Amino acid sequence: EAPLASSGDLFESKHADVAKGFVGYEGGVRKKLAMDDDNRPKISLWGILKSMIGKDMTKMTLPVSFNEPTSLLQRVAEDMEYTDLIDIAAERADSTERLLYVAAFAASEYASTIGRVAKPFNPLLGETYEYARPDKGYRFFIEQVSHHPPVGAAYAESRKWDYYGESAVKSKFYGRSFDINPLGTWFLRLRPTATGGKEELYTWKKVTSSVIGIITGNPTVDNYGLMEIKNHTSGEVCQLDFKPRGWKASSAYQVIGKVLDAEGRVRWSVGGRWNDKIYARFTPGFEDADIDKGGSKHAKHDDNKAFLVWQAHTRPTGIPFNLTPFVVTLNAVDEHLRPVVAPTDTRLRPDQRAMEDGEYDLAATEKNRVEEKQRATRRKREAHGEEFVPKWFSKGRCDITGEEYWEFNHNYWNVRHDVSQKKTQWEE
Ligand code: CLR
Repeated sequence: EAPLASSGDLFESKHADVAKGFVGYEGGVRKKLAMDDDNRPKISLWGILKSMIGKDMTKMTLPVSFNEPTSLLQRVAEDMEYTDLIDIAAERADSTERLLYVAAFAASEYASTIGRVAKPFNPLLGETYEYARPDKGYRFFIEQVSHHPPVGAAYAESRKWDYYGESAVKSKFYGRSFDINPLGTWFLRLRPTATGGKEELYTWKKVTSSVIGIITGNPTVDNYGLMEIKNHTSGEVCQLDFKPRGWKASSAYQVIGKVLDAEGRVRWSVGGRWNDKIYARFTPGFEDADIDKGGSKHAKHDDNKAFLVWQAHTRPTGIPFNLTPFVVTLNAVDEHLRPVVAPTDTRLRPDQRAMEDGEYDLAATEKNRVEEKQRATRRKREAHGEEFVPKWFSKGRCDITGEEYWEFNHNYWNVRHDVSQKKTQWEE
């Protein structure tokens, strides 16, 4: 069972209220689903998809047996599996080393895509999902702010960082492959110990995810493309190149890159596999450069040997739908949590719950029902000449990068706190 983090010195400062979101998570994390293995009918993906060439995901109607019991909102929450990397980043004295760990965090989310050739549930407009980890000191929140095109706006926070952005994807089925291009920028505000908590802003965009091997009957998820993780405060960048799988087995999962200082000099070389391990090495020769005289700021890693930056958690076999142990925790709801989560929370969706319990027919009929209800609500809204307004996010502009983003109003956790104190109730 996950112990509750004490709310002593961990949660002082202006971010003191992060711990308020931990109410309801006393039960610890779930270790397994209710069922032990999924007996979904094995249908050929190509057989179903061959008539849909040129379509995007929103235009595909697939049998529910192609789903997995997660929602796209929860797939975004999967970014939180390796937040220990940004906790480490916040403790590093050297800014290029911080960038190295931030970059590893940006790359770490891809390990869980292996073996997950299944469609997550499409969130309803206004659907929300929250996930807090008292043992890790963070809380995460996301709202579906647009249906056409589908967009989720997310905000995660901890004592030393805030991580936020939008999940919006462009997808297209090309016949040979099914490509998913994430569009939004992700932001990380880090409050390093070494800067006395003065914030640094990092941004990056996610790479392309692709389902390959559809025609040959061996569908596999690949992730490829260039990722540039930028520290806007220092001008340092990390470039990562996710190699497409191609024909050679050796290029599968490969990622290589480098961390450059503000003058464009290579500081760290990075390499490894996104399904397994990522290493870094202090670039030889650099330590002679005059900007670094006066001692080693990179105390731990000054011996030019490659060291391990990140390692994927092990993937036990036999979890239904090829989920990871982390993903198994996401849709859990117990008697502590049920009374405090918003009525819009993914955990309360009956269709997804039925899927998780292996009741596929029920999942299909319930999915139909909730989607019909959503259509009726939309028609009513349109008849009144109204537009959907997200409850917890509004459009803003980043004053550092100039980009538009979804700004969290922080109210979700305040309302939730009052609900947990029985001072108010969620609005339906
Ligand atoms: C990638 C990271 C982004 C959020 C995101 C959105 C869409 C997800 C994608 C991620 C991973 C791959 C994904 C995709 C939706 C569908 C696709 C899950 C998490 C699967 C592999 C497609 C299955 C093919 C069906 C036709 C069965 O931040």
